[in-house]
Amino acid sequence: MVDSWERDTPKTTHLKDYRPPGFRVDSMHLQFDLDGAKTRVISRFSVERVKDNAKDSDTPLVLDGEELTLNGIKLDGNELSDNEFSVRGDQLIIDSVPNRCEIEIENTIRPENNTSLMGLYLSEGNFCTQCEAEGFRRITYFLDRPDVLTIYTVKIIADKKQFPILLSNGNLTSEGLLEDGRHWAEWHDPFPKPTYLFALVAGNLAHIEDEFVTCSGRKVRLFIYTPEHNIDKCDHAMSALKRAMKWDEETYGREYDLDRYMIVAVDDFNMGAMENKGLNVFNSKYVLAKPETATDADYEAIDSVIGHEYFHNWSGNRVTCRDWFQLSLKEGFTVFRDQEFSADIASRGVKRIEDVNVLRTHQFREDAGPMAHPVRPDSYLEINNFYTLTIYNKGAEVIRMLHTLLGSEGFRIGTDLYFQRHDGQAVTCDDFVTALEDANSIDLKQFKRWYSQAGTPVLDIERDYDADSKTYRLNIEQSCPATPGQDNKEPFHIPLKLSLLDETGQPLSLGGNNADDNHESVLEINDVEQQFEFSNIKREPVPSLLRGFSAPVKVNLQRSDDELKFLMAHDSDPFNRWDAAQQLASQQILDLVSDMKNEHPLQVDDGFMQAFGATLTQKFDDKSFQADALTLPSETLIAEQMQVIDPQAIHHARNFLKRELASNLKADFQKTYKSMTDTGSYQIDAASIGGRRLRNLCLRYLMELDDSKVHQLGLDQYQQAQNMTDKISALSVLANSNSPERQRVLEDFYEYWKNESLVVDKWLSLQARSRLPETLQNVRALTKHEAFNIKNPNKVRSLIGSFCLGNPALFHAEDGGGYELLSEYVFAVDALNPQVAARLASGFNEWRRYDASRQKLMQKQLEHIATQPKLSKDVYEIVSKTLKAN
Ligand code: B3K
Ligand code: ZN
Repeated sequence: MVDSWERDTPKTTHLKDYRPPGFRVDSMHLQFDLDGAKTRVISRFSVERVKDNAKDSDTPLVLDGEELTLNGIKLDGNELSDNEFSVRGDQLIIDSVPNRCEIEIENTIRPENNTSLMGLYLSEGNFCTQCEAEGFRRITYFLDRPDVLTIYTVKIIADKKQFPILLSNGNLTSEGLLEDGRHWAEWHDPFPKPTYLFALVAGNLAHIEDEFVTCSGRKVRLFIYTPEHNIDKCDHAMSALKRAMKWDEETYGREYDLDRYMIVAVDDFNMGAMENKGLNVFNSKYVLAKPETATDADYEAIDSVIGHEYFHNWSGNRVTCRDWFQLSLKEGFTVFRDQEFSADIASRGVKRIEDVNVLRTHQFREDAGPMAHPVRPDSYLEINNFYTLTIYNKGAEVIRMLHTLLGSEGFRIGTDLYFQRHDGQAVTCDDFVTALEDANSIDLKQFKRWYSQAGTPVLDIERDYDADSKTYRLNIEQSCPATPGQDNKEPFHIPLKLSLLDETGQPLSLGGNNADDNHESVLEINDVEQQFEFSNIKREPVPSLLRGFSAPVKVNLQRSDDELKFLMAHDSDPFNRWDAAQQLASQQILDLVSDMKNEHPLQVDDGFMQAFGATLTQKFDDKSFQADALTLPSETLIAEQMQVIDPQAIHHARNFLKRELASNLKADFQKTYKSMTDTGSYQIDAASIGGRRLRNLCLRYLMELDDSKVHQLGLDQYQQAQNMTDKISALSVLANSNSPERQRVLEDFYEYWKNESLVVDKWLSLQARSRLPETLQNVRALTKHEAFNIKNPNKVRSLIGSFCLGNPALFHAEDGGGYELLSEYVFAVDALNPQVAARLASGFNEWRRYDASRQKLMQKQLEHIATQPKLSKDVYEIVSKTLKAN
């Protein structure tokens, strides 16, 4: 059973209603007697009334608790009678509490029935927990809010044979045996922490162990736990962890603080991973890898998620959030930290392209849709719906802009002050900015609008060159579209990085004092309209604007195709070179879409073909960059540029362009493909990854020709591949093709890998993403396959999520069949796991952007979901806000 929301009592939580806690809790003793059907939890904690915060001295003690069976409460050792406390909804209220006392509560829970995967639950027979944001209240009654920090001591009791490993946060202090085959372990975490960082794991787990010596010479024991059959896939995660620990010492001066750091990989997990103090719990997708089972992208994702959770030890755990409106304080900052960690170990330019691509494809959509919210939201119905791209990725861009404005050194002295000033505290986004202001003696008042205003700002730029006075001018106007609840926006403070390029692509000197370092400048935009002037410019330059994507904005500047081709070939900023290629390709696809609508014959522009061919045949040192430059913008990104989205027209136009490129440049694709053939052993350095990316990109283009020769090429690669990157690339293109071998190869793959859950996820996903017209039918058939399990979030995301959120042309089929599938699964999953269901429901977010008949079909499904008698508050919030949007 999961929580369902009573539709006549929706409760919105507002930032303006925040009040500091009325009680402090210094220490907490928890005891768990683990049993799948009935786990007994005893908690003992001392509370102290915070005089300044409580209005009067008899404020009741209000504790949060959901789906708990209460056995008894003691106050200073005395059992409370029924009239001394009450349970109202999800709260336990003790009316009369002295200023200082000890509370003891005993309750039971039923982890084996917990399908929401919040609180204490079972994954493959092992106990684990997930408490962020509000899962602790599903374990026991407590002050489940991030600004109550407590020191925990945790005793775990369980059957020794079934659960030989017993883990919690901090350090192991003692353990022992009991009669009847049970054993116990006691853990103590010396660092005060909020409930959301509590963790417990118990089960039959194998582990690998390593060691890290910190900068001050302390030895830290590192452990990765997983069920025995996965223990051969943990080495990369361990190496990523050690690299992350070193990086944080070198880059931010942050040292690890406990004697051990433990990671547990589980198959059933709602998101990527969780940064519980000293005991991270991970979705196994972000831990397990070996060349035969994991792709290059998986290896890179492991680096970034391991880094992310580790970096939270300071940005999140040592300094935490005062309330959930401040979520980006830890998430935006930590994403920025993990992005930079990844950029430092791989190709910086390629990493930036990847990150911006995610932001522009998905966050810009969110910012323009019914769920648009500021980086620091003002209100929410269900906090789990606010773990969004805006909080995480736009939040990271906000931190990146601060880094740009202050420079690396200024930023570092700012973060040093922040960590020092707020260590052990629960603080706000304002506190973070204030630390940067104080350390650098600057005023960031206007900048803070990035935290409070939603929507993607737009810069309209005009340029003018006066040859007589050798003056170049840029006129910049900023605006920001209205978003729900925010009709008018105040101007943002926007750092716009730019260079002016001469006819060979060299950046011109922009004046100023430092002659060596004056070829790039950061314009600070803070008015609605502003002019910038550059003097002594001998010939009209080509502006290279928003270099490195220095702000999360859209730029409008009229450019000719020739100018874009020039930037694509010459700009010294790799991001802008790539972006120019993307703009050209987008325009080409949009032109084809309009030709299609006007029933004009389709033709690819010669100039585009040439520019693309030049990128294909040129020698690049960075093959990943080359692969990016040759990748067309996604259908989703093209859709964002259309008034009324026509998913099928976009799909056909984009595929037409790919086919034309493939047939015109066939020999070059074949040559590049062959030259990248790698016979050596699998390496995961940037150069090897780049080689494989380029080669598989060539395979994808060639397979557009869909003839027997290229089918054979795909089959050969499938059969010969020694690693999952090459194998799955071949399988994906075959799954998209009309090759007579398609079905046989898919079956062969499943037979071979059916015991590797993460590989099966890939198999489900690539079938759900197939462009073949029968894909919806196949997806429906796969929901009945033994490989699918509606209770496992990875499986639901791989099959239903991939089709509904990752296959726009077929999901939006005119007959509404895709919409029916989604609404069916939103509802079915909601009864088990509201968080996963709410993510699926976001597939309807943009319904207003489609033609009238699709709008009608989607509206029907949204209304159908909304009228279901039992709906979680997670799904209710998404569906009701989406229906309200105009
Ligand atoms: N902090 C967790 C996310 C928790 C999500 C709760 N619905 C993982 C992370 O961002 O590191
Ligand atoms: Zn995080």
